[in-house]
Amino acid sequence: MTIKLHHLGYSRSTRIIWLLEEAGIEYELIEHHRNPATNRSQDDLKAVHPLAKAPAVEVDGRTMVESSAIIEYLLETRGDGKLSVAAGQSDRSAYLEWLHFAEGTVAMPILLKLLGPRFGGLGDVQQAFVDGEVHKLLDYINAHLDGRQYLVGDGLTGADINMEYLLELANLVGLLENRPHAKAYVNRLMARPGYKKAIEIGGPLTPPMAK
Ligand SMILES: N[C@@H](CCC(=O)N[C@@H](CS)C(=O)NCC(=O)O)C(=O)O
Repeated sequence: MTIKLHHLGYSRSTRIIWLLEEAGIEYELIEHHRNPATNRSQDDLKAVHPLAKAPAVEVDGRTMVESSAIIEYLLETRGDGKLSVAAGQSDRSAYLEWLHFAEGTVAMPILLKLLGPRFGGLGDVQQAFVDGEVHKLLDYINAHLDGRQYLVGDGLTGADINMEYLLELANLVGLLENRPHAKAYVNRLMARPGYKKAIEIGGPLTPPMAK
């Protein structure tokens, strides 16, 4: 059965459009829109999954959320070996680590950094946690990308697709200015035909006001 991808405008679900386009996996796209006043998802996405989060994917008889898990599952079941590193291969542990590092560790501080100003600042948390984490994480990613085209191995994987969203946001607010390897990496990923197609289909990652 065809996969149904629930896509919310300006969101992480663009990752899954990109993944499916790069992997050549057939899917049906169902579009959802944010509430313009709150910027949150609405009842139509809540009807799909109680968390009302995007991406949500209807696949193999259940509705799945969490980008990293979705990426891993879709590639494992339908990827034909593309965009991932199979169990038993030498880069497997690095692949899983980078795939899960994006949402497991990088996302929260980056999103707090971006959302803080919209809600009147984060108070003591900004200095005590967020700023230090953001700089440490971005420095780590930048250093890893020195001399590499992709996070793992010689080609694009699901780990890059998961990470790109967060680095694109970081870049928008100038956080990659002194991190040339991370900046070049994001620009390289954004130049890919598969990424461009995903943006054409799903719209840009952020609304113009966030720039
Ligand atoms: N860790 C989850 C995060 C999902 C998430 O927070 N998605 C956001 C869009 S980027 C969302 O659905 N926001 C709408 C809302 O929570 O109301 C993932 O990677 O899929």
